[in-house]
Amino acid sequence: MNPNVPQEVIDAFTSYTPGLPYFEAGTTTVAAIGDGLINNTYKVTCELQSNFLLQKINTEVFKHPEQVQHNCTYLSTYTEMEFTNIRIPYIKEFAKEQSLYQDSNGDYWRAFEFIEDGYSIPIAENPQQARATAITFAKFSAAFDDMNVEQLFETIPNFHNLNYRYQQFDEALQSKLLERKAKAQPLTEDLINRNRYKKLYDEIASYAAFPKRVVHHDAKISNVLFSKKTGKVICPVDLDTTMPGYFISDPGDLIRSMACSADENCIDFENLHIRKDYYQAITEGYFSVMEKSFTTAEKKYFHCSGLLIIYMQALRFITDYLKGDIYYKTKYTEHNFDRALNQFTLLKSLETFLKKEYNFSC
Ligand code: GN1
Ligand code: MG
Repeated sequence: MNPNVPQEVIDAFTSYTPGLPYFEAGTTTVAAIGDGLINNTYKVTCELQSNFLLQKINTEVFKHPEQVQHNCTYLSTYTEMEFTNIRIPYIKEFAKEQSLYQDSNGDYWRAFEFIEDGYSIPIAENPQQARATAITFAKFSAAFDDMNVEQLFETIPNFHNLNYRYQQFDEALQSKLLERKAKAQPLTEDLINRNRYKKLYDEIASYAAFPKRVVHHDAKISNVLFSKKTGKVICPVDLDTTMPGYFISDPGDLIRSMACSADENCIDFENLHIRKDYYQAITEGYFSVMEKSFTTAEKKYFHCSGLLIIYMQALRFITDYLKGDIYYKTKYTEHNFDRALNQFTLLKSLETFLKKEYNFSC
């Protein structure tokens, strides 16, 4: 038994199957899986029942776990009722219409079907995979085009609000951690010099030509399940941050996480750059699905998405560094600083790339 998962949680989720009489789970084993920076995820293997995926919700990040669960349930019901042609993982209940379990320590847990045929790819290995991932997240958003986005809670208020992230960054500049402040200074200067991206975000947020959409907000290849049998996409996963948002968020994160030559933990800054074939595969794939949904203004500003999201992620990492690593899990002291520098390097590469390939800047 994994010591981090109380037995009562396993008991709860194995004690009920909707519409079926109770039957024993038999021996259960728990193994930690995944590499998310936020929640803890486990595979629960059951001798006599279906295996399932169990997650402890990080309530430091998600202050209202019931809102997270409301959103997941709402989206799941909508996909079933409205014949949206997309699949999302089936939510496991522990009692009739109850899927959010609070244990006696006060921790919140929820479970999903374990998709045995599914596997996730940590890093895109070729542009085809990047395209398939982009299409998945675009179909996901498009499936909810007719849904009233106000039905969803903002599970993390201001999550991709660049104005708010900039404000947090601005406050963190007053950090009392003087050594960190000194080390970060040249980078923070560079980020301040690019505050035009914050102003652009403010414009986007103030015009009706940029409507709120159902946005996943963590669009990356490791949040897509591929089939071991066919190699094709099964579904997107990790819907905790799915909430109303702007058109920039998902394509921006896809570019950030897949068009880069190395991920956000890479410190070989010299060789970090935007890869043309991946950038094209992502943007063409995403656009091909969302073109019919996008407004004229969204189409015109589509190439801003990567710039705004990478800029925001650089701000988030450096803010966390200046605050003493209170948000992101880190593996060494300067980890958040290096991640911020990585993102800033990527931002500069994307600026040069867009100018050269598309004569685009913003
Ligand atoms: C967090 O835990 P993970 O990797 O799914 C973060 C994202 C960041 C990402 C950076 C809720 O996601 O916004 O882009 O780290 N999620 C939250 O690696 O803050
Ligand atoms: Mg995530």
